[in-house]
Amino acid sequence: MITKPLLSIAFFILLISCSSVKPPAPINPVPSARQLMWHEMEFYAFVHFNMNTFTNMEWGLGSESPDLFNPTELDCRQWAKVCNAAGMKGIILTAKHHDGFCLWPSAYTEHSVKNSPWKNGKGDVVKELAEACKEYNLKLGIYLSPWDRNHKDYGKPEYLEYFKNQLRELLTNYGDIFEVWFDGANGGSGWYGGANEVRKIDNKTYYQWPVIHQIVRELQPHACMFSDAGPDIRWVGNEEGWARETNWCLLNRDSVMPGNVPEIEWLRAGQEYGSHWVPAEVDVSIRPGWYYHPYEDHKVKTLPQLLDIYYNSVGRNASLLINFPVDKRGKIHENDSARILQLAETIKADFAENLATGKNAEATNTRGNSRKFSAANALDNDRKTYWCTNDEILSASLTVDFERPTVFNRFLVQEEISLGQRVKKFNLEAFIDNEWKEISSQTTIGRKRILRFPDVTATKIRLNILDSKACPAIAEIGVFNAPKVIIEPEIRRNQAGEVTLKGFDSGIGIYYTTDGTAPTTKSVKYTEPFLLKGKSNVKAIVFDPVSGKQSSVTSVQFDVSKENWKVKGAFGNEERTSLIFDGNPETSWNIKSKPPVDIIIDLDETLNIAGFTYLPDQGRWGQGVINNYEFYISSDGKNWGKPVTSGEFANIKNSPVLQKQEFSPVNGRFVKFRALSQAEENGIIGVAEFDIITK
Ligand code: FUL
Repeated sequence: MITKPLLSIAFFILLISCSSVKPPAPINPVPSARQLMWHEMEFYAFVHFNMNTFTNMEWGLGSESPDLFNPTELDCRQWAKVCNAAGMKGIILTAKHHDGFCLWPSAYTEHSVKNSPWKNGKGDVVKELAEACKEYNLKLGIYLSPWDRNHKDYGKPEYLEYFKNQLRELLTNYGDIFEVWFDGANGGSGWYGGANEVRKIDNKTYYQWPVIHQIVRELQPHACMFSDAGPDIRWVGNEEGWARETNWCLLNRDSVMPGNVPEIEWLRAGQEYGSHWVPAEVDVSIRPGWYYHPYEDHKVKTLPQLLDIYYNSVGRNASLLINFPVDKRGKIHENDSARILQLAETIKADFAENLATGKNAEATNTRGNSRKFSAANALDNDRKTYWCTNDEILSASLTVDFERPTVFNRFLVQEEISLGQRVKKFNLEAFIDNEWKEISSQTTIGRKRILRFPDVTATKIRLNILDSKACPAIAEIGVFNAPKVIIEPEIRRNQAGEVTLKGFDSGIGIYYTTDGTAPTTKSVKYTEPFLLKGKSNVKAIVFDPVSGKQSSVTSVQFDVSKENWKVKGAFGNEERTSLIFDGNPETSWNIKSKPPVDIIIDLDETLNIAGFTYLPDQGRWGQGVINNYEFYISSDGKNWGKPVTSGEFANIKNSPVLQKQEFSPVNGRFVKFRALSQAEENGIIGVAEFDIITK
């Protein structure tokens, strides 16, 4: 029998043994306290809203009149409400972009809200946002462009004084700032107080970065500074929304300058032996542009795109900064808010239940055999405790026993980063049918690593740390069974008549019909691309057998096959011109030419033509959108007669969506689509997709 005194002695011995086992020494460089706080932000918002919103530009010139700045319903509380509902933890505002216009009534320039009609010059957007952030429990960040195309002294030492004064205003008058964003862009040319010239600066020396950094440290000691080169947070080297799978928080900071990055990979992947802790922030806009353009209302990133962005940033040891181009009213557009909430809901569902929590975990090595560093610490949902090995053990395994077959498709792992980033190589195995099978083989972990893979059913999983700079310290692991993303599938047909259906997730079924009837799970199941010539209506759904959920129907009406279509005409470079009927809206053909430009197509057979469709270039810059057109039909490709239809694609500049024109049917084998004018004065005529409608 164990007596009470014996129990107390055992407990005492355990206590001593626990406290005598020392935590591992940190491996330098390690994050600062302010960086650790920043790491917890994880997902937050950018707002690009400024003069460009009113001039429909991405980079203003600096000569814009403050009169143009006049939001009709500016509502920072709406921004904050959306961001809070989306699970974001802060908002960074473009207080001043490259065009120099200030969203706060700076005492150092006339080029600000104080000379705008908005609130009769009495408004202050930074102040309104600071208050809204407080109300919605968000932190505030500031974007202050070093490049200023408005200021007359830009390029001279005087401008630097101006820049510092502005920084001081922003860091003094608006409460706590969590991040200060210094952009590296410097295009050279600008208005510069009317000089209208190119001003080159030496970005190594001009801004006197150490002095600027000192101002931020003094006025906002908890704020992290972002730039291409930190000092606290680094740019990830692209604006597309991803970090490399191998991603170190380390950087040889002194070899990189804002606007001067010798090797872009250093930003995308960090540097294994970098001298400083400078983690990556992934900045990406929810639309193609950073600023609001009405013609991008239908180009808000899709849920699948945003999910990829989330997993390729937060899931790859980076933070995620998603931009909202606030519109001319001064609100986050309805399309953008609906989409971000859809993302937030999906993320929430993906991580709803950690299947590893509370399960039995065993490690091949535990530091000093102490409970203080046991495997269970990685499964307790407490990031302050961690599993760790003895100093000399650089590879070790942690096994979680689910006790019964368990289905999962996500694995999450976090290092105790206050001890430095350690793990260099790891893999994940699952115990399936009495055998260990590798699910994924990876390199770095860092603050958070999330792996996505098709459903696995297993009774156990094993995390193998295969190589580490020092004994691994794993704060948390998570195993999740994310629901399938059930959104309507994409249907495409290429020029050869091959139809491809695409759903987002693996493990779901796609069912389709080609006769116009409604698809059900009893319809044909899609397994691979199939040939479908001639006119037909393809309808498809996505179905998840596990949840029983079904998507809405995608329906695409295909007209005649285009297999033998040929583009004729002066510019007839077949390889590129055929992009206009390749069935892929992401590719386009364009030409720099004065209108009229004729696109003549030989349809290879005489058809009864009753209309046509035109999809303009869907890329970021909308190359060559056609405004006015004429459409001709001919039986021999020589005699065209009068156009069968002509006119204007109304509002196409603001909304470059699919255009459809119908008319009384006419027989012919050749069609001529004549571009009479462009929506944009850029001298380009372009087409993403062209099709005809036959009777
Ligand atoms: C870039 C800028 O030039 C863009 O306009 C935008 O502000 C983006 C976030 O950073 O470098």
